[in-house]
Amino acid sequence: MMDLAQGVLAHDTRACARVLRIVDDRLPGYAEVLKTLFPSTGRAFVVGVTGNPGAGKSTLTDRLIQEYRARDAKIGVIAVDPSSPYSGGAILGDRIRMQRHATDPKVFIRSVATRGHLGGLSRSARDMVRVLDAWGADVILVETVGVGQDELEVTRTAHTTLVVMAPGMGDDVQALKAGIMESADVFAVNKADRDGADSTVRDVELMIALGKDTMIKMGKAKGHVVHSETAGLGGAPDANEEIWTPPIFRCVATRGEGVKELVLGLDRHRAWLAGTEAGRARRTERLAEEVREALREALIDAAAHDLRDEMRAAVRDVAEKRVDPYTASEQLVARFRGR
Ligand SMILES: Nc1nc2c(ncn2[C@@H]2O[C@H](COP(=O)(O)OP(=O)(O)OP(=O)(O)O)[C@@H](O)[C@H]2O)c(=O)[nH]1
Ligand SMILES: [Mg+2]
Repeated sequence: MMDLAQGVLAHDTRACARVLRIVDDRLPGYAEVLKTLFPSTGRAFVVGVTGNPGAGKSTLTDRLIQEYRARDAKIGVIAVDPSSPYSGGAILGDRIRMQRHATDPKVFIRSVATRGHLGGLSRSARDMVRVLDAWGADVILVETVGVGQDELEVTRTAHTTLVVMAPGMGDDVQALKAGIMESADVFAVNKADRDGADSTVRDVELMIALGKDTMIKMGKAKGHVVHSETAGLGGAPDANEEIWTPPIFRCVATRGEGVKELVLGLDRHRAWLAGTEAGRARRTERLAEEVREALREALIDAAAHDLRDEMRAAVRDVAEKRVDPYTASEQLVARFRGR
């Protein structure tokens, strides 16, 4: 197992493929591998590509790969849950659309369909991003359909979230979950060769303006929600220039139009993340989220292990109305603390 981890660190592609499988399936030893890889991660720029089913995410991802390859970057791609009911099992479609890169040794494409997995989709995606990062990817693209809570969380594993819209798909803006809209850093209005692209751009502009207004009123611009754990690390911004306003790019992914500009937009957001207080605060907040998530999981595992009998008894007591679930959980926490 550790040989495999060393293989990934030596940028070996076959080792990377095997480790990804081990991590995705949570096979024994996966956590040790991730621990070994962690110190060699943090270099890659992670872009989440999300949006409505059929908006052109995969076609655009294929073009992004091409553009980044022209810069000689090494690319990792994770297509999350492409067999979701929303996309109608487009796993084959995704493969075909990125097929021409499949033989490029500097491109690694992996599809994951881990719905229902312990720890959830976002954790799987995050772990896989780490593996690709350790393998030496400069850019990692994570494609996910922008529908549903799990997908929303996946976008939070990326540095930059690219939301892909397309005209003629009904009320795009309304159809997308509000949360996905809020997490958008860059917009691509794809299928700009079709009628209605202008009105989609206007819709997005309006929404950005409204969103920005609300954020200013609430005193928390994007990325400025400062939790107590990170308060001292990032710091709240005091100037509005620190607010990132998502740019909108028109693209025709099928012809590669607008993709160069789009990549420059992604570059700018990357620079904003690294170069502003607000950007750095957001990165720190994302890491804090990850630690909280891991802690929650570890605590529940530990408690479930140590307090197995007590938990069973608590369930029985609640069922028989001897105690309410709130008191029961407080008592379990007290017990766990006492150990
Ligand atoms: N006219 C036009 N069609 C496009 C464009 N980009 C993509 N398409 C087409 O739109 C369809 C869906 O493209 P995909 O890239 O599979 O979209 P997706 O968002 O990845 O779809 P799911 O993963 O299933 O949600 C395909 O038939 C593409 O050829 C574009 O810029 N213009
Ligand atoms: Mg797709």
